[in-house]
Amino acid sequence: MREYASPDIRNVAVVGHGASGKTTLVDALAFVSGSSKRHGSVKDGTALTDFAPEEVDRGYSINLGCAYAEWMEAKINLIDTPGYADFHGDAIAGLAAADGALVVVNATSAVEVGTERMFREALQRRDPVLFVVSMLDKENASFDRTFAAIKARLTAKVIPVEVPVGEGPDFHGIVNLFSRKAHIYRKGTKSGEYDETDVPPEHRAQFDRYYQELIETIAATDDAMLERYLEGQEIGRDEAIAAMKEGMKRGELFPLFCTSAELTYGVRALLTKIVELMPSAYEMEELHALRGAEGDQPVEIHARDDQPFSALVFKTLTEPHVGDVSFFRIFSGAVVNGQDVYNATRNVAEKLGHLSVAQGRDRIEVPKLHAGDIGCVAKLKNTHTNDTLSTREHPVRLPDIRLPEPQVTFAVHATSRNDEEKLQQGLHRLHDEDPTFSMHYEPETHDTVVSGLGERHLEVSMAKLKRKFGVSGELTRPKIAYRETIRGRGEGQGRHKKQTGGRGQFGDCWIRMMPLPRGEGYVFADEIVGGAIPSKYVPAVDRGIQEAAARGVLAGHPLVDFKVECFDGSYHSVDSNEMSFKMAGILAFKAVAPKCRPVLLEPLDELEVTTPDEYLGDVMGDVSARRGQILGTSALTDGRGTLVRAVIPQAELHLYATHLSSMTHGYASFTRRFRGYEEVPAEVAQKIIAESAKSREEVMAEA
Ligand SMILES: Nc1nc2c(ncn2[C@@H]2O[C@H](COP(=O)(O)OP(=O)(O)OP(=O)(O)O)[C@@H](O)[C@H]2O)c(=O)[nH]1
Ligand SMILES: [Mg+2]
Repeated sequence: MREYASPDIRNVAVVGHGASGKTTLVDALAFVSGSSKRHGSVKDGTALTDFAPEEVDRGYSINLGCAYAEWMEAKINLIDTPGYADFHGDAIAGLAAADGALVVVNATSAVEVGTERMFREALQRRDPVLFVVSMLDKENASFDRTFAAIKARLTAKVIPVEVPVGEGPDFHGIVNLFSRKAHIYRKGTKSGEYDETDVPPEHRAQFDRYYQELIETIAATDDAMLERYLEGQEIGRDEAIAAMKEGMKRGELFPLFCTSAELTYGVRALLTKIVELMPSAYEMEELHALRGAEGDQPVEIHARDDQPFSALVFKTLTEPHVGDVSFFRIFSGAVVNGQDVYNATRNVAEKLGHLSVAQGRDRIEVPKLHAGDIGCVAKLKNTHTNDTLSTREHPVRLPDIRLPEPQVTFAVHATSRNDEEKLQQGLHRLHDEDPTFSMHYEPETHDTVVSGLGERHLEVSMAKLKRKFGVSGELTRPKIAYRETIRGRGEGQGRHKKQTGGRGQFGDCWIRMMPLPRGEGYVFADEIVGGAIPSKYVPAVDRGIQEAAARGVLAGHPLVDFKVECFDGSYHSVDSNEMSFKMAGILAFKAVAPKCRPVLLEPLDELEVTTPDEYLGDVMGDVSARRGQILGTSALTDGRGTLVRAVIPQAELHLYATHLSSMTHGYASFTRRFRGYEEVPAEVAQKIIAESAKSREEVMAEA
């Protein structure tokens, strides 16, 4: 492959709703350009960027995938991203590595929740966006309906640059409004060959209407041009394209293109327009990074070869026999094969051996990459997603990719008991590869807990675990970390006496127990007077109480938020020892705690749910059905719905993400954080206590 300097590089993320045709489009772009030798297909499991076995099995993208198309003296780096919300992390990472976005919109289903989400992500990043209407060959495809939906739901600034000739099974050509010519595709073409003709007469009226709109919209972005247009002067093609590119950069224009990627229709024209309309890497807006290993001085990063090297690792793929493959976007400086670099994020030296660019699963070694390009290397020692690679002399840290927060949590255990350690290692590796997948140990419930963006995400993660690390993990509902407390006061004695042959055991204490406010934990007060218990034994009483409290009195959960006063007792000069007083403490707790009106506590989370107003009633009703309490609602400032704040017991929140999504067709989102413990309502508590008694009986029976 030839070398490409920054002005000849385009970095484009292909984003959109699930199954909108992104992967098929990326395959077609790379194939039609001649850069990829084979026209792959998602259905056959041969698509260029869907090569992981989990993707081939399921027929949808899970990982972002990199490919390229060399076209018109330029190299277009294409980043195919997954459309399903469960893999949204990689779509965000793909956008972070690119300079512009292709938002793919299915001509049969038009704007969907994922389209909206990704379009807004791109807008937030101030990326130029080019819309692609896909699958125009499919039954029921409609260009006008799709265009209208984009206009109504995404942006009024969308403007068609092409219109289709025929639709659905009759789709066979595209009218280009700039060239005022039609491309009529040759039946059975493998790589989008066409005959150029004048606009077919039956499309003349439609052409005139859209042409008028296109030129007026472009002219409106430039006062001088508008004036000339109003004076009746012709606006030339090159001039119009240059103005459109500027308008796109400012977010004032969003051109729309037509394709059927499966038939390779519209793909050549799209390649040309990507080169003409998308900003080159050289035009990248400066980035604000932090300089130095401590990262305390701000520094501007420009896509120039003469700046020190800096690159962001935006994706890591773990393969058992290959090791990690790290994909990086160079933001400044050039880099050569074998170069030593420095990971300032982790303070480690790395070597870029076998510097490559990816064409789907293939990696093509290159001698050098320039500022703004995207590359990959295998086997870095200690570099992960979101790390910055730079140089020892000029260490920098680029801004992090802000990945989505976990939404769904499960407990996990190895299907085979001997595999627990392997499981832990595998889970860690999965997290290294995919930061939106995380794990931790929950000491109160003894669960290993995994979190991710959705059920599908965790299910796929388990499939990866099995394939890559040879261990099967089973997902179960995580246990709830209930606690217990007391609501009343009580006092009583714990007396431990044992006489066995020689030396005996003797400890005796009197305690008072009383509740403390929520969150105060446990307080022990030594109120012994006159040496009724020698002071060296009092701490043993304390320990005994703590040990017993950890096992609770109602359902085996730790008892918290109480105070114990140890106010009396007795001892034996020969038989007393620490052990005996600890036993006395345990007995005292067991005698007194049940008398203090013990109750069950449960953890609650505070949720912030954002929902379009049409679902507000359902969302609020669902909160109540989950024993939740609404704290307040407020209208979103952008007029796109309402924010609901609510407190809901964790026990009622398992798979909330899935339910919320299906209730609102994916349009609502939420964040949650731990709020605190509150008493479980009596009727719910009875059930939990009964279940706990039953499971303890089962354990006893097994033993
Ligand atoms: N008829 C027709 N089908 C298409 C076209 N493009 C894609 N498809 C089919 O639509 C389905 C989804 O296509 P993909 O390319 O996997 O869509 P995607 O957007 O990558 O999907 P995710 O990776 O799940 O987000 C596949 O079965 C494709 O074969 C097209 O131009 N015409
Ligand atoms: Mg895909």
